[in-house]
Amino acid sequence: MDLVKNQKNIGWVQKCVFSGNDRIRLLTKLNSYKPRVDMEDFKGVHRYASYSIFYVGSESSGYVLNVGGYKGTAGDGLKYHNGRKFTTKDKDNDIHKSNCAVLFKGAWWHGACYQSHLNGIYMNNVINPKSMNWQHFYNSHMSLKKRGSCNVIKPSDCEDWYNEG
Ligand SMILES: [Ca+2]
Repeated sequence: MDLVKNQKNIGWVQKCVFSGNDRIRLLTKLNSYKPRVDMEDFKGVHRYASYSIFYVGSESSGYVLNVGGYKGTAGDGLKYHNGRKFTTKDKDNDIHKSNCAVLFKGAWWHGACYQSHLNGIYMNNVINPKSMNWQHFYNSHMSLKKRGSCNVIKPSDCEDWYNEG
């Protein structure tokens, strides 16, 4: 499967969604998978976005994203992507006339194309749509310095951490 072959290039998704995809879907059925994305810009500003609903569909669905229940400080960068299929450079599932993963150098649940782009390229403090960015953070394509801490969370185990911030 192309998505698996490309895992090295799809960092966040690799860790959070496509590592043991079937297992993740099982967890989400039980409503126990709640990702939190922590981000930092080049000025040292930290913001986060967490979701109480996060479900990725099957391979045959195009790994369609179901997401909701946003909470956080970074803005709801996944709302636009709710209901979108996953596009990789080899698999164009987006509604753009071109392939968004090719255009912007990152696989994602692209529409035409994105409001968040956590699989974009790491760039040093620039405004560039190919960069790893979360548009609501600055209302622009300003590159992020860090993103991470997205985990498969069992709320019973991680509630303190989850509610932090
Ligand atoms: Ca397309």
